[in-house]
Amino acid sequence: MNSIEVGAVTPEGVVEALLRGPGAVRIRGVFSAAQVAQARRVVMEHSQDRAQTVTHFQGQAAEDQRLHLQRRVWNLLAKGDVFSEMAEQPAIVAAMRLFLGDDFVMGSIAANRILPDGPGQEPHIDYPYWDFHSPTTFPVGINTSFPLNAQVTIPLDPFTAQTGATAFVPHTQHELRYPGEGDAFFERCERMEAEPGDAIVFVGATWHCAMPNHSTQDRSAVLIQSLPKFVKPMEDLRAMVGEAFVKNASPTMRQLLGLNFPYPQNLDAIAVATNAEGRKNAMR
Ligand SMILES: O=C(O)CCC(=O)C(=O)O
Repeated sequence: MNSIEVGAVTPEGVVEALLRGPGAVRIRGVFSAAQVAQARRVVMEHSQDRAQTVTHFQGQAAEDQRLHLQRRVWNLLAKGDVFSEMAEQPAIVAAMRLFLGDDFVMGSIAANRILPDGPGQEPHIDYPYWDFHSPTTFPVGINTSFPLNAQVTIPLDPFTAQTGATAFVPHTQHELRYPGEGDAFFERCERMEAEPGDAIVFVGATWHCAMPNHSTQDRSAVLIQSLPKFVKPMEDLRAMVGEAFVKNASPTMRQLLGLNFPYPQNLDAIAVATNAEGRKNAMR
């Protein structure tokens, strides 16, 4: 997989890798050892005895009664400031603004922990395409001519072939198809090998999945989902973080929470009626 050192990252370089490159790029050394340790401590604490949070693409593990060997920690913004630092990392935010638009929003910030001997996932594509195995539920003619998702994976443990580094099939970001039996995913895939504190940015339409952890150590990562302003977020982050968080939020965090895009609204109950949209004199 292509790598860029964090000091050399440009929005154009990231977007080039996502659009015309393999669909994924690894940025080296984005977060400090202290940030990784803090994030990891919180993730471990919140998943020590909680095998019961909702998960995805683990149908086989559910059938095999092995769901307890993988754990999710949701709503990370409310669980530590380090996760806001990760979400607001300037080089990544700048790249996401170019890729998804200046008002892009965060759809989810969660951790995926796979315990030793824990299961991998079914190959898939990400929200809002994640149920594209039922394509008739999407608009006619939908395609990937413009992006509806980007993902950032921040490993908190070494991501190696042994620990279960995410697998992906390069250049599949253009297909918009949920991978299936005939796609030879496991024969064609590469791995997102990375160090703790690196950040892997990829297009959610790229076929990918977490892989089984064949090591004796945990494998955790923070997963950040970015979406254009008009896609309904996956986690209800605005409601989950609470009023105090919103009051203290930076302009970037307010954007990530979708506060720059005030719809849906009850337009029948706006106290001060104004001209809310349009090129001229628009006052939301
Ligand atoms: O944890 C990973 O390696 C990937 C997770 C993922 O693709 C997902 O949950 O959608």
